[in-house]
Amino acid sequence: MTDQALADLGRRLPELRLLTDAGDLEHYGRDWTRRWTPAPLAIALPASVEEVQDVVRWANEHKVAIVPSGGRTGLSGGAVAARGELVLSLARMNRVLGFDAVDRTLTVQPGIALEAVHEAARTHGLIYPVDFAARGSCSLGGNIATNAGGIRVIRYGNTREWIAGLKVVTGHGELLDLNRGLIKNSSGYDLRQLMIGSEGTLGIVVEATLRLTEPPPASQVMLLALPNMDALMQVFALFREHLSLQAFEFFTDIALKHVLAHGAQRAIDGEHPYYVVTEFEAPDERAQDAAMAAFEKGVEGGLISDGVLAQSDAQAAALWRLREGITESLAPHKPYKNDISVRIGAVPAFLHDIQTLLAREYPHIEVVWFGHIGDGNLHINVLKPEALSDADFIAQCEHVTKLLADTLHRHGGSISAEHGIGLVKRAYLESTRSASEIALMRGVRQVFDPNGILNPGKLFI
Ligand code: 2HG
Ligand code: ZN
Repeated sequence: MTDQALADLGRRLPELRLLTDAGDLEHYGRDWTRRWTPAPLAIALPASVEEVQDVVRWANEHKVAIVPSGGRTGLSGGAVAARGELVLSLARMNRVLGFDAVDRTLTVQPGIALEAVHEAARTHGLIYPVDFAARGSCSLGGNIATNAGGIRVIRYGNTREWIAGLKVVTGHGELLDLNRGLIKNSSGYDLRQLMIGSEGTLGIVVEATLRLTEPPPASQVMLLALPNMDALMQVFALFREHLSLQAFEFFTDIALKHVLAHGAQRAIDGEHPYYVVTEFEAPDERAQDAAMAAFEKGVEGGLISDGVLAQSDAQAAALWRLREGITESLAPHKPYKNDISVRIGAVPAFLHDIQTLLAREYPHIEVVWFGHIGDGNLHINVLKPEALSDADFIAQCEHVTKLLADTLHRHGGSISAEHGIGLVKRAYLESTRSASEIALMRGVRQVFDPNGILNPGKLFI
């Protein structure tokens, strides 16, 4: 049956690149979650919008599920193909299509890497400000599918803020041209925004028009050591009051231990439980003095134990590496990941509640905390002890995630801040979205993809 379907696809689209080798199925069938065994039917690598539409029409006729696929750096299983799906990889559609100097927009294909977008923007003297550690390998289509956040959200917001237009192929195979770069458009539902963060369940992004902006003024990077958890948000308030923050990220001593073991350079001596990497605009002496004054105030108030101000670009990069290298340094420990958020104002009380919860539930397991605390977004990575089987470890983490979800519910937070729901978090969607919301989401999905061929099983059970 599926062989026939595949043969039909080959006949209908003789130019379409189709891969079926075991190595390719394995490579394209998984993302960074590594929890599921890849088992796609085949990999299709279209080179044009029309090919994408034809593949979707074929999938409808043969009732074959499609997993849209970008850089597969996702951490929620959104791009996993483990049930005989056709992986539709946008890797070949990776070009810059145009730049508009008046509108300050860059139009790109979805398979382009985030870093390539940064470079293209720079050649025009502008920036695309969404940024995070996977920049070299993630794709813009994937960023849009998850409404990716990252390290500059505090200053620039999420991906959602930077999408001026989208071309999308729906589950019917129709091509939609959404918003067309308009700044003002009050003509009904904004379907573009509906697509952003829909994790490939409503449509396949085939082109995106991105807003660019001016580069920020010169900045400085500082690493701070903090004596306790309460100091975190107090230092944030202090720095935000006096400085124009580009980033405010935190990690714990356990995170530091792993990133140092992975080759990063220690920048502050001694033992400290919490660290912050912050970047702020410092174009002139006045701003630099303000930074030093804020730092000193923090030290005098007992909120800051030590600090380093980067003296060169290389040192700034080394400080950033302490934060950005964490995910990679934890990967060998098969981490179970929570990516959660609450309002900034709710962070202190929430941190206290989950500190108690995690200490109680994981007494003998290493738990690594880090993330975008200035946005209320916390990454919790629970490391698998070698003695525990994968299945027992995941079962234990899922039990704790239910408790965590209850805590999030009480604090009005979200079970996924920026990685998406995918397969990993779909059992907890209802903890932070109401039954009415989920029913409406299912209804929307039905309209865009009536045969349920676009990324089924992701987002909803
Ligand atoms: C980050 O902030 C990424 O570095 C990855 O969102 C977080 O590995 C993680 O849990
Ligand atoms: Zn993050």
